[in-house]
Amino acid sequence: MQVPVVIVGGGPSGLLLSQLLHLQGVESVVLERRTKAHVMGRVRAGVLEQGTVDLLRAAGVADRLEAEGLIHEGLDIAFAGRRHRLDLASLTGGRTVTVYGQTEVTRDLFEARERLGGAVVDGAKDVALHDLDGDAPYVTYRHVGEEHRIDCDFVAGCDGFHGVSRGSMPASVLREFEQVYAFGWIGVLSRTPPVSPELVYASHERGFALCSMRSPTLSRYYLQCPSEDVPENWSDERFWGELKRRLPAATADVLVEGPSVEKSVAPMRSYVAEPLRHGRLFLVGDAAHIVPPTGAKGLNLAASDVHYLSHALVDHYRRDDDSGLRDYSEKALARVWKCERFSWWMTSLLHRFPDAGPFRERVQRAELDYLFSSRAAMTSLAENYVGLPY
Ligand code: RFL
Ligand code: PHB
Repeated sequence: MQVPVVIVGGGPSGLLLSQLLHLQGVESVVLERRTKAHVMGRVRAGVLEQGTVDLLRAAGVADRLEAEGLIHEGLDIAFAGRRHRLDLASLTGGRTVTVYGQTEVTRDLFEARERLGGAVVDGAKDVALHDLDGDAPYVTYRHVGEEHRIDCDFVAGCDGFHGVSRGSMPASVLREFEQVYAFGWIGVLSRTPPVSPELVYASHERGFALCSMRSPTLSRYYLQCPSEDVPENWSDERFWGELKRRLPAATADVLVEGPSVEKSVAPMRSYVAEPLRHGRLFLVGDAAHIVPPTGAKGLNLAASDVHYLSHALVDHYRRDDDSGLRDYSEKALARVWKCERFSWWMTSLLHRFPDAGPFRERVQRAELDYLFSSRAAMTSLAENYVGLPY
């Protein structure tokens, strides 16, 4: 089999890339290790930047997002027993974010790929990349017990942090930058109305808490917990009790509790691999970089990578112009590092660090006080949160 582009990984990056390429007449095959049901069952991101929404619209998959997504013009940060609102729209000249779950984005993309006859192979085992630094790369995999080989021009590594693509780059080429945090987030999804119409990020001496949502009847809450913690340690009762202790009393009083329908622990790390290209392999999304979820940037960064790479590939095939492919790594990394900085900063601002002494805690408190006393500081947070330009 011969196809212009093989896309490894059928998460949001891989599916969006294949959809955008298809609309421009460039064909691809997506190889996904897991089943489609597994990919759609993963509860992850919830906040989309305007740029991500625009890209999904360009991909023709934004109808349900536009009907059901919740547009948020602001968010709250709670500390020292009070909530403070950050008016994202007025601080950024009218820009907003959209609350719409990654599970829904993935479902919309899967459906669009199916509608247009896109080749998405799920359950593709032992994917291996070959001859990436030559002119004729190929990819092998096993599917329902049979061995397959696809010859291609380019490989897009969209296979997340634990995929095969990044590891297919020679160690002499790859540089890695990493910071692992001593805590994670325990997340709960519950069929209850959100405690507040906008997100509440809470900094508390017992640890960080976040009140988010998926819809007016579906809430998503997170608590900072030790990184080695497991959901089994968190009965619903313990979770709700701890959440209420970390929120201002007036917010805790109106929290509606209910049974959890999903509960999981996410570790926290900041990670960047450089460069994003080796020969005919391009890394995209979580395969190349991880941010802690505090700034809501992971999925949005995957989308901006896809934006750059889809344009570069279309220019290669349609205009015989390779400048986009040549510049992809540098261009994408410039935006990646700004989002890494923001996510690291939001994480540092709002979490309890087990090794921080009293000095650091006072500085953290001063930074929060300063934030809400300075329009410049609020603007800086707001323009990063709604999304830096592509
Ligand atoms: P994904 O989603 O990990 O998809 C990669 C796909 O590749 C497949 N795969 C392979 N396929 C074939 N062969 C192999 N060897 C393979 N190895 C892996 C996997 O099965 C999978 O289907 O990466 P992608 O597409 O780059 O998308 C990235 C996003 O999923 C991620 O950045 C976000 O979820 C991060 N994130 C958030 N991002 C936001 O923008 N806003 C948020 O509000 C937000 N909240 C979050 C988050 C991530 C979280 N967790 C669980 C890490 C909240 C949480 C709790
Ligand atoms: C979510 O709703 O899952 C969510 C929202 C904001 C974040 C992280 C996760 O910063």
